[in-house]
Amino acid sequence: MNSKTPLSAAQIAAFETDGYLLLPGLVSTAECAQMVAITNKHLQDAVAPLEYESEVGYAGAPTSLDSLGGRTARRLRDAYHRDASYRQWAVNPVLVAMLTQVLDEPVCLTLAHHNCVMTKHPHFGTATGWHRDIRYWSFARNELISVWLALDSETENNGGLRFIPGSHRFAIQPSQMDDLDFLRPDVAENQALFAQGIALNLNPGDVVFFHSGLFHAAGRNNSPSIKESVVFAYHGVSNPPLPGSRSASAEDIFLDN
Ligand SMILES: O=C(O)CCC(=O)C(=O)O
Repeated sequence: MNSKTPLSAAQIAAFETDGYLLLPGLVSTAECAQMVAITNKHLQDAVAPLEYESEVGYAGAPTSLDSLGGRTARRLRDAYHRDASYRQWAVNPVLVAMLTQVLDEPVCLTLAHHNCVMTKHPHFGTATGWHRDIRYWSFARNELISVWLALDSETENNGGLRFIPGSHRFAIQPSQMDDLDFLRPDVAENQALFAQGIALNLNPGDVVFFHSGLFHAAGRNNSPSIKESVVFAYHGVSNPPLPGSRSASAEDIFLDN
């Protein structure tokens, strides 16, 4: 593997076609173990900033912080400043070289979006409908990459990701979306899209890149254990956050390759 160009032309082409790229075993067992240890400690101590299921308000979520399960954490926010283990992963030179190849220009890490550890809990962790990450993001172009690192095994049973391959290129009508920009299940043509969905099976240390226009969803966690994943988002240097938007409200870190 060339350290400046770790991805093959076939991998770059697969990302362009499918809107995602799976990179098995990219992160070592020791690095994952360190991140798991910090995640569990921060969950136990409820280290701020956290996002709770009751604040997200998806179907089936606890209705308030003080209701049963109301303090179930959905995300440990600001992973970048939370611990060096997450930060080192976010700026890992091999990761940056790969992103530079896929975006075909120098890359920046945005701390405005994702920048978290997703923690999907049994019982009170909720499902996420089909959506594109770009829905609340404001950039010159819809060309960001979400980088998802599995710290546990992820399957459909514990709320793993599902993707609609190639959907970053689909033209979608406003009538297909609900008010929160999820694909509406009651629209017949959306059912045809859902039928194209595939479940990703990830092992600890596996990484998946996905385009900010790719439709993805995830179910509930039916296992007895919390599922944990570290997620950051990146954009090309020529595709900055729009001034005045929420996307411009947090640090944007240029990553020198
Ligand atoms: O783990 C989940 O429920 C999906 C998370 C997700 O897709 C997101 O936050 O954009």
